[in-house]
Amino acid sequence: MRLDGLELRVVRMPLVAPFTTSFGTETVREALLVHAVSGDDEGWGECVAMAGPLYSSEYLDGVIDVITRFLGPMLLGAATVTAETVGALLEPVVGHRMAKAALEAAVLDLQLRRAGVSFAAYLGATRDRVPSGVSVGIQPSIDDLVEVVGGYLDRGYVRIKIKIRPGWDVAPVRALREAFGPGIPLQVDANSAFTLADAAVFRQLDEFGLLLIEQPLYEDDIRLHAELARMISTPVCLDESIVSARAAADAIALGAASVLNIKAGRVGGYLEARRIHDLAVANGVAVWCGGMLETGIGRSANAALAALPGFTLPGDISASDRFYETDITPPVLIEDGHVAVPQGPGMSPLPIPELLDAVTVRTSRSTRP
Ligand code: NPG
Repeated sequence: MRLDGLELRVVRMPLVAPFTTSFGTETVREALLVHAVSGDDEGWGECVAMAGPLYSSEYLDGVIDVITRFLGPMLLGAATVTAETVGALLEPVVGHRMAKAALEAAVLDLQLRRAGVSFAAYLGATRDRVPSGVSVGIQPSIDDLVEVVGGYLDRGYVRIKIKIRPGWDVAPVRALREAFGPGIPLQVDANSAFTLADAAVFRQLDEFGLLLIEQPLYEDDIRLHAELARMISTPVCLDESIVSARAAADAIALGAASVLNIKAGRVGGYLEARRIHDLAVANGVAVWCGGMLETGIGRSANAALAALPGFTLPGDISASDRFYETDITPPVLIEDGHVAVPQGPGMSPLPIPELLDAVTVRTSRSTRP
């Protein structure tokens, strides 16, 4: 296809409750949506970058800048573009994977809509629904945590992940085991908040039968994650560290992770995400699909990705109402602990224009030169 135009839309959506991680508290999600146009066809891609560079070095205004000045013109100036060639066309720009992923998704969505093919069919997904896990932020108190987790279990979520940080680590896990028993699938996510000097904390966590410990150490501490993995029995899962299939191959080879969190945005796109899935399957490493507080656009695409056969652990694919009172697409729903894999053409249902307009705070457009 020839791309005719790219529109960048910033949406601002209040969260139903504050979401606290080891790196900060979010009360509103500001997200960038990329709208690609070719002839009469359109496609949407959601960028996972947050407003500030706290989870990753990429952040919303930085993404807008790099797309506007560099990545957008490279795609708009190309004679032909397909989703499968976006990665190669944008390769000269170093890094900026979240920006590239959003562009690739917009092109892929357009391509699939034009062909009348669902993302699940394109990927070769093998399931029509995926188990729904929920990520629970750091709470003001242990009692609050137990109450919030109880609410999610009542709603049917099949796996609980809690955020931890130094000082909010063993006690909350113990409290959840005491309240809900050893049977609930439970895992923790440190978002890089610890060092190897905290190994004793992780040894204590070993007694609680967690599914995994996610990203305990710094993003670039692959070697130290391998050391930690040798010291504890709970499986170590990497998130932030896995920025590409190459990084995944290194982490697996070094024994730094026996489980991988796959987020398409973090690794530069859904096609790289599938390569990581394939690599993990070939190496007997389990994967699950991470979440970044996506709107229905990214959330639906994640559900299709998570329906690939190697995604053997429940992902952070919750219902829209876990974060948003009103989504911009028809809401993603949880039913019997699962989320349906979208079967319509493209990567997600189209946003509903009135709902999208109501939350749009900024728009910019660029067209083919
Ligand atoms: O369900 O969408 C969700 C959120 C899952 O906890 C979640 N995401 O580190 O994985 C993470 C975390 C995150 C959220 C990271 C926001 C960055 C920003």
